[in-house]
Amino acid sequence: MEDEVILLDMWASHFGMRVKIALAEKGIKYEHREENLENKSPLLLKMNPIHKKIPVLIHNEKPICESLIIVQYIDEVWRDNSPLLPSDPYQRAQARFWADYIDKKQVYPCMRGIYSGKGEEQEKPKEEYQEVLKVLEGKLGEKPYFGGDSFGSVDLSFVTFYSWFYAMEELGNFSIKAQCPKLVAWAKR
Ligand code: GS8
Repeated sequence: MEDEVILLDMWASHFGMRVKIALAEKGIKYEHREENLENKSPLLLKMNPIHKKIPVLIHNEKPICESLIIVQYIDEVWRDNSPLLPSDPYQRAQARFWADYIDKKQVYPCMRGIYSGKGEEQEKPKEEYQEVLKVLEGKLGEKPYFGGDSFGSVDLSFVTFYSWFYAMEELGNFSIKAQCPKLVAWAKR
């Protein structure tokens, strides 16, 4: 029986993009269902009753929620094509740590603070956002990708935020390229 894969998503979501990249890397066919977050579908409320958020992957009628958990699930279920997490347990733990760092450090709320905050209110998220970028620049170092030579789960977890670099620079009046040239080169790669 062919797998039925449905993604509940909203086009602009950085978290939904993680799942779309994982599915694309693995070459998995799926049905994309766009959600209106102002008027969530009964299916979304049924499939993610706890958080009521997208993305939700529905695999053969079973829901998986939370983007990082979905990416790990995809990697485990379709393990034969393009691995996203390393197979070595220690390296795997490291990859999970860094993906978790991106979310724990509240990259997305910081970005929201930069675009919606005024004057003083903008300062704290701006500082925190730049600090995270510098830590990631250090972690990347001279490697082409976070995990080494090939694209993997940490790249996937952060690259979706790249589309907002320009807006952050303009609104926050700082240069990401000047502070984190390796990170910008990585994102383009
Ligand atoms: C975050 C998902 C999320 O914030 C993940 O999947 O990684 N930790 C989760 N989803 C937002 C849309 S993206 O901005 C969402 O569904 N919001 C609807 C709501 O809060 O009601």
